Amino acid sequence: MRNARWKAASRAAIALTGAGALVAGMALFLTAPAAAGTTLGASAAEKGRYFGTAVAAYKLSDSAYTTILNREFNSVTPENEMKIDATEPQQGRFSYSAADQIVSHARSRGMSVRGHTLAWHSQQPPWMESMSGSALRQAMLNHVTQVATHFRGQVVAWDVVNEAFADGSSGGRRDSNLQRTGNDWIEAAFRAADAADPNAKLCYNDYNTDNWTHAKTQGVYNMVRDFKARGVPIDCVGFQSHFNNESPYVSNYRTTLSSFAALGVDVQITELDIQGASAATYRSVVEDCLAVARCNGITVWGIRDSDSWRASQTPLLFNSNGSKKPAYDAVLAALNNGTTPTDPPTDPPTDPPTDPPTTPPPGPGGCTATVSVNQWTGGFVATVKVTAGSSAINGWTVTIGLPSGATVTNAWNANRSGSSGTTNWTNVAYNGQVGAGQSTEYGFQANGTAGSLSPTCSAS
Ligand code: 9MR
Repeated sequence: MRNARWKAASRAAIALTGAGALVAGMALFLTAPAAAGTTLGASAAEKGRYFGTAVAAYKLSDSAYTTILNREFNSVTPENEMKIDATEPQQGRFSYSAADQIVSHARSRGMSVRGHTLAWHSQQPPWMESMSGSALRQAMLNHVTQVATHFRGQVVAWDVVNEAFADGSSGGRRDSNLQRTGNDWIEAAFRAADAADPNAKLCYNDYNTDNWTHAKTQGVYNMVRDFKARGVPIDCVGFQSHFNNESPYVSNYRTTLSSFAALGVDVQITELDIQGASAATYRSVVEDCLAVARCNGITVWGIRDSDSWRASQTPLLFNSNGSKKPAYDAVLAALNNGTTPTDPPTDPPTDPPTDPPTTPPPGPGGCTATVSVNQWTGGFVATVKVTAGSSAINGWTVTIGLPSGATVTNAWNANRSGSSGTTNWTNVAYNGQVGAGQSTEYGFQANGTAGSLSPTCSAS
């Protein structure tokens, strides 16, 4: 039941943007072989994803702003209008007009809405800031219940809790008045949101959780794993992804996204901006999301540089005058799967062959492999999950027969032999050892149609 709304929203986005894409595609068909999308939203929808932006209600009267918004995006996140100070400025008095304005603008144009945010240590109204203990816990739960109920059926996903983990090396929770009500405040918020809107996807959202090696990332990961194990209703994790010189994009970002996804949650990039708007970095971020089947959408934190909370860093996809920046072209090309002729996708360097394992011989358990496919017209990404049997394994080989016409163009987290027909995949240095019953994932991108793939796995 928790999944129905999200999938319906994705389908709606595809249908709504499909008409525009079809017209554009027909025009392109006369001159170019690739029927690629021509806007961020349409191209993302072709990949079963959304492409969104933060929106400020007061800018909806700016036609230069809404022209880009309405043309390019199929998801919106209110930048400030759903926060606690905006929606409950006085205790028990709720105010939804600015948020409703954004929701109505979005939904009347077929865009989905991400709700941001129900429980947060920041942007609390003064009455809440000064509260503590059980009174605060009760007020927080009431806020979650009231706001999630008001937007029930209109918001596909909620950032239920925002930024609850500490920066630095502790990997623990951030101190706040909410945290001091008891460590279970986060799960209590999720349960309240679930009761109020059982169909919305419920996300935990944070920043500086992009680098897989960071303690904060691991802290959030452990919380999500624990929530899933105990049945706390969490559906998704938002990675804000505010990249800058102090907190740059790192190549293990894809590992972060796929590792969280492997816990059984969707992952979303929720507040993307990149200091200087490097086209290559934007492209990498999009490619990383497309490589992870459960990465189902990207939201940039504003439209034009002048709309950014960090305007001086010029971190967005449009200039202040509304024109497309090189980063825009890079994102569109990445969404359209590298159809930019000057910058084709390249194979990542493959790791050197590993020495035969000197560790104990394989146990009797062997391994199994399953594959999930994200197919679009003319290509697909396959995510392969390798699971050890009843004994730990030291290495694995997966064999996948590809249908005729399917050709691998790109792969990660595995060594490959063969790019069409029978393909063989072996572990790289860091993912060969898999504990009994544990799993690891690798992936590849290919041209053509996947059909139904039947991987086989053998362990060493
Ligand atoms: O972009 C938002 C800015 O307009 C507000 O002044 C600021 C106040 O906290 O919040 C900004 O949005 C933040 C988001 O809600 C949570 N992640 C960090 C974002 C940038 O600060």
